[in-house]
Amino acid sequence: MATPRFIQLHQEDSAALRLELARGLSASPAMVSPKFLYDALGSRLFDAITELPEYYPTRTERAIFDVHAAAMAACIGPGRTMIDLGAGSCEKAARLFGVMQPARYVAVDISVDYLRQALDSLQRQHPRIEMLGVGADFSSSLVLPPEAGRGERLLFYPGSSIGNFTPEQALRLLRQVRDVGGAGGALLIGIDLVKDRSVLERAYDDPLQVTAAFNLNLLRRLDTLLGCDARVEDFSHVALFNERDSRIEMHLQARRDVTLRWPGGERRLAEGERIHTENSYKYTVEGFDRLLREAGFTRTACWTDPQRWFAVFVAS
Ligand code: AVI
Repeated sequence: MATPRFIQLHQEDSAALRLELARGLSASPAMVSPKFLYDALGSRLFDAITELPEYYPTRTERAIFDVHAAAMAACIGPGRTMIDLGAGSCEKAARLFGVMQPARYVAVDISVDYLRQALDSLQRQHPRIEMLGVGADFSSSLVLPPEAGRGERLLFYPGSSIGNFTPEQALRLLRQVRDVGGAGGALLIGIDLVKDRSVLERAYDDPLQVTAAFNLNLLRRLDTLLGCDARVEDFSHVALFNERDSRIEMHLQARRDVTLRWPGGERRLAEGERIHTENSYKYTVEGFDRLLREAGFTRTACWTDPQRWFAVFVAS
C-alpha cells in the first residue's frame, strides 16, 4: 500500500512572531493577527464552534456539498491533484473523494504534524489516491514543492476561510491560486454571504460563549509567545457586524484600565478600549464573482443553500 509523504516548508521564526505581536499591540487601535487564535486549544475551540447551532457556515456548506457536489464534479472532472488549503483534519476533502475522484491529494497546513494522523488513516481508506502532506504558511505566499506534481490541479479552499483576509489580501491570494493552478486549473471555494445582522452576530457571539473562549484564548498566547502579562479576567469578547466594510469584527475589550507589559514594551488600554483580533468578510455572490474575475478566473459557477446564506464557487 502507498504511504503518504510529508514535507515541512514553513519554519516558525519566534523572533519575527514576537516583533509582529509587539507591533500590533503598540498600534492604534491595537490589533493582533487572527492566525494567533490557533494554538492546540484554539483549534479545538474552533472545532467546537463549528458544532454550535448558531454557527451556520460549516453545516450550510456541508449541505450545499451534499446536494450539489455531483454537479460541481461534472464541471471539474476526475483525475486531478486536489490541493487542500488549510486542510486540518482533511475531513472536508475526504467527504468529496468519492465524487471528485482525485488522482492525488495534497494537504497543506501550517505544520505537517497536524496532518500526519489524518493522512495516515485516509491513505488506508483510499489506497489508490497518492497523498502528500505539506507544512506551509500560504497566507503570505502560496508555494508548493515539486512533489505536488504537475497533473491538472483542483485547489480546494472551503469554510469561507478567505473571509479572514481583507479583500485586497484575498485578491492577492486568489491570483496566486490561479498561478499555482496553472493551465486547466480549477478552484473550489466556500464563501460566507451577507445576511441579517442578528444572524451574523449570534454566529460570532454564541450564548454558550465558545467563541468568547476562542477569542480570549489569544491572551494566553500573548503570554506564551511574547511574555506579555495579559489577564483573561481583564477583557471581554466583542463581535459586531461592520456593515460599511461588510465584515464581522472580533475584539477583546478592556473591562477596566489595563497596562499590558512585555519584555521591551508596554501598552496602556483605557476601560472600553479594544484589541482588534479578527475580521470575517461577508460577500455577495456578485461581489465574489467579480473578485474571482479580477484574479484572472474566466469561468465561474456558484451554488448556494435555499436561504442564500453561503455559497460554493467553482472557478477555472
Ligand atoms: C476560520 N474562519 C473562517 C472562521 C470565520 O468564521 O471567520 C473563524 C471564526 N472566528 C470566529 N468564529 C469562527
